[in-house]
Amino acid sequence: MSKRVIVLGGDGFCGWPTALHLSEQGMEVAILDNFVRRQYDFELGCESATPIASLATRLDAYRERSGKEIKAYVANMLDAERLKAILQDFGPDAVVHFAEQRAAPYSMIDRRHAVYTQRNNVLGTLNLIYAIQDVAPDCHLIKLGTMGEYGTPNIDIEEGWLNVEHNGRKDRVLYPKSPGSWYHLSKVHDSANLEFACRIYGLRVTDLNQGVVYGATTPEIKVAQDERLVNRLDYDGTFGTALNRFCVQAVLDIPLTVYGTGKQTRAFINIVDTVRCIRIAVDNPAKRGEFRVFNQFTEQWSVMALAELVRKVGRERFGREVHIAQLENPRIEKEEHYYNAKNTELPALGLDPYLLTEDVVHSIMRHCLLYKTRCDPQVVKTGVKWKETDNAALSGFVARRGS
Ligand code: NAD
Ligand code: USQ
Repeated sequence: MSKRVIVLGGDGFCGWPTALHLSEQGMEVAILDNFVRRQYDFELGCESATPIASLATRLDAYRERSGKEIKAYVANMLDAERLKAILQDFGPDAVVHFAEQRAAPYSMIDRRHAVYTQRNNVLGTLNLIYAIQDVAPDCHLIKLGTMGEYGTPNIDIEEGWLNVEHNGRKDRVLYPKSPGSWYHLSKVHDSANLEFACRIYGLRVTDLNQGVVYGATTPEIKVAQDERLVNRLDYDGTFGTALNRFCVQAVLDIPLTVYGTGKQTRAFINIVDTVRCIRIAVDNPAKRGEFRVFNQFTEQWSVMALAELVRKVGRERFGREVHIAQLENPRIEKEEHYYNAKNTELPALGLDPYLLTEDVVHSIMRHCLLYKTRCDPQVVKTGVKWKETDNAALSGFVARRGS
C-alpha cells in the first residue's frame, strides 16, 4: 500500500516541488492551500520571477505528463472544522505542514502584519494538532520549522534538544531559542506547542528546522520541460531570500544587496535537498509521543561569501561584471558571531547532500536569465526596517518604494 501524504501549503515554493517528488515516489498525494501567498504579491506589488500557473493548471499539467492524480483542497488552516473534515476525507499517513506566512520582513512591516503572521502560523498549527488528534491520531506530522529559531548563539547549535547539567543535576531540555523576527518567533511558539502535544496526546511529530532554501527547480520539474509546472522564484525585498535574490540581481546588472558587513552566517539548503529531506522524514516516521527535531540544511555560508560566489560565476561564466553593494542593514541582527550548527540526523537517514558549487550557481543564474524580462528592478529594493514599527506608513507600498 502506498503512503497517503497531504502537503499543506502545496502551492508554495517548497510545497509544490515536494508534492511532485512524493507523487513521483509512488505516494498518494493531496495538496491543501488557500493561495494567500499569491495574495501577498498583490499586496506588495510584486510577483514571482517565473510565470507560475494556477494550481488547477499545474495539476492538469502533471496529470497529462505522469498519468498521476494529485488531489487539491482549497482551505484555510484557520478554518478548524474544514481542516478536520479534509483530514478525515483524505486519511493521511503523513501530513507535511508548509502552510505558514514565511517572510521575516513581512512580519516586521507593522503591528498588523506581526499579528497576522503569528495568528496565521500559531493558530493554524494549533488547529492542525487538534484535527490530527481528533481524526488521524496515528498519522505522522512533519512540520517545517526554521534554523532561525535558534538565532546565533555563542555555543554549538544542537538538533532541537540540549543536554544540560545545572547545580549538579542533568536534564534534556528544548534548545534555548533567540529568533530575530516575529515570523521566526511564530516558529518557536509552534515548536513549543508541538512538543506539548506529543507529551499530552501522544502525537508523532518531526520538526524540520530548515535553513534558507535556494534554487527553484527540482528533477521532477526539469525533466517534464513543461512551463505549467514551473516553481515560483521570489526576488523582491520582502519574500526574496539571499542567494536567489543575488542571482536575479546579477542577471539584472544590479549591485548585490549585502546587508551590513555580510559576515552574518546562515544555514543553507538547495530545494533539491528540501524535497529529499521530506521524503526521508515520511519514510522514517517519529514514534508515538516523540517530538523529533532535525536541522534541515546542508552547509553554512556567510552572506558575503555567497555574494562573492555569484560575482565570480557572473564574471567567469557569463562575462558580466557583478558589483556588490554593502547596504545599511535594515534588520537588527549580529553581523559577526559564532555559528556552528549540527546536521547529522538527516544524513544518518540517507541524505546525500547536493552542495553549492559554481556549477549550481551557474544553473540558477541561467534559470533567472530565462525570465529576466519579467523582473522589475524596483522590486529588488528592501523597504522593511526592523527598528520602524510602521513601515507601511513610511513607505506606502512597502516592497516597491523602500530605500
Ligand atoms: P511559501 O509562502 O512559498 O508557501 C507557503 C504556502 O502556504 C503558500 O502557498 C500559502 O498560500 C500557504 N498558506 C499560508 N498560510 C495558509 C493558511 N492559513 N491556510 C492555507 N494555506 C496557507 O513558503 P515556502 O518558502 O514554500 O515555505 C514553506 C515552509 O517552509 C514555511 O513554513 C517556511 O516557514 C518554511 N521554510 C522556508 C524556507 C525558505 O527559504 N523558503 C526556509 C526554512 C523554512
Ligand atoms: N540578506 C542580505 N541581503 C539580502 C537578503 C538577505 O544580506 O538581500 C541577509 C539577511 O540580513 C540575513 C540573511 O541574509 O542575515 C538571510 O536572510 P534571508 O532573507 O535570505 O532569509 P531569512 O529572512 O532568514 O528567511 C528565510 C526564509 C524563511 C526561513 C529562513 C531560514 O524566508 O522562511 O525560515 O530563511 S533561517 O534563516 O535559517 O531561519
